[in-house]
Amino acid sequence: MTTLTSTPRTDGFRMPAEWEPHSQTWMVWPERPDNWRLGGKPAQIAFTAVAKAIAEFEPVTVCVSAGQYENAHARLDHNNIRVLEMSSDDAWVRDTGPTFVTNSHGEVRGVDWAFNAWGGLDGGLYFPWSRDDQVARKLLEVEGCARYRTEGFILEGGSIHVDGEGTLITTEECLLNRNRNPHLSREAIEDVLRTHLAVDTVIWLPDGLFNDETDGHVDNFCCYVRPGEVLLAWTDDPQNPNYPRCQAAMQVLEHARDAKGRQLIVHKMPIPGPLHATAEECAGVDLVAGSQQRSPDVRLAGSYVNFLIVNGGIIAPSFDDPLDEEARSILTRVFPEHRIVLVPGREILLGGGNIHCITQQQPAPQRT
Ligand code: KQY
Repeated sequence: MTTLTSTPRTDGFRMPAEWEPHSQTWMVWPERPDNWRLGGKPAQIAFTAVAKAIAEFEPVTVCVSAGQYENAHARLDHNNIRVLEMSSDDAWVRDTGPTFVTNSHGEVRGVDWAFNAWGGLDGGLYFPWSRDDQVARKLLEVEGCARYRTEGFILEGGSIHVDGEGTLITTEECLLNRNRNPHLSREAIEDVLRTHLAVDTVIWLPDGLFNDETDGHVDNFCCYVRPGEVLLAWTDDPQNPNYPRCQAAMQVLEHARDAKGRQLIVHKMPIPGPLHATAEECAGVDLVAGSQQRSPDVRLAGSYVNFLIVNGGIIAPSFDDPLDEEARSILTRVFPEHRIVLVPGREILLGGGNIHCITQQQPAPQRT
């Protein structure tokens, strides 16, 4: 595998939007007992349901440790799912995998961002994270894709969304957090995004969802549904701790212009809950110093925005919540050409994220 010293932009590559055609989606099998309750068994059932839902639309590769290979292979029995042995520290391939970039000659490459487990020793979620930091490189090696490595520049894929037409959306809470790239100014961070993803405009929301342990990843709060249109997690309840966050995001989005000069249309998606882990669910998570502790008192950062767009479909979480059907109908309205599939998301949420966080799309080669 080649590691390049140029940048995607200078080489004619850009990050496509998630709705552009995929060749496959990547996942990583959960087993970490200080993150997933009961040694990851309920999460494995949830991940299997997500993988099988995606596999109805496009191929899926699930990376799994040697110790879990047999189990994962047996559970993921589907003709569109490939199981691949790979070590990792946890199962968040949105953040540990590469961000794929494409050019107009049908080539696909990957950006391998440096990874520090969402904050390193300053609020990060576990230590060490060295095997997670190798996931992107290994995955690109398997696919024979050239790699751009941003040594010293920390970024997770869940902290960005693009429209494929030159605009990126992110949050200050995450990208300007002192536990990511404190040596860089906002302008210098924008510059890395411009050169590596070929975007021209960066829209900065102040915060992500309340209590999101990633420090406010945008993929749990706001996403593009097509160029010029975003879907924003929303509450009208001033008592909801998300209320000021939603208001602040709306202020930014209403005044933003994207790279094409468009004003954005903002669709609202209600926030489920309040959702909390039960005492029993928390008790099932191993206690390890330096890893995220679980408590029933903490409001979970559940969000219907944390879905994956696949070829012809939307794979979105449900929470056994009265708002599940409203979420489905909003997704049906904003994605009229896609089949909407809801998959239970609670077990993934208990681990700190949801469907978008545990998946990474690989774009199909494009010839234009
Ligand atoms: O949501 C994500 N993108 C990652 C969440 C990591 C949670 C680890 N406990």
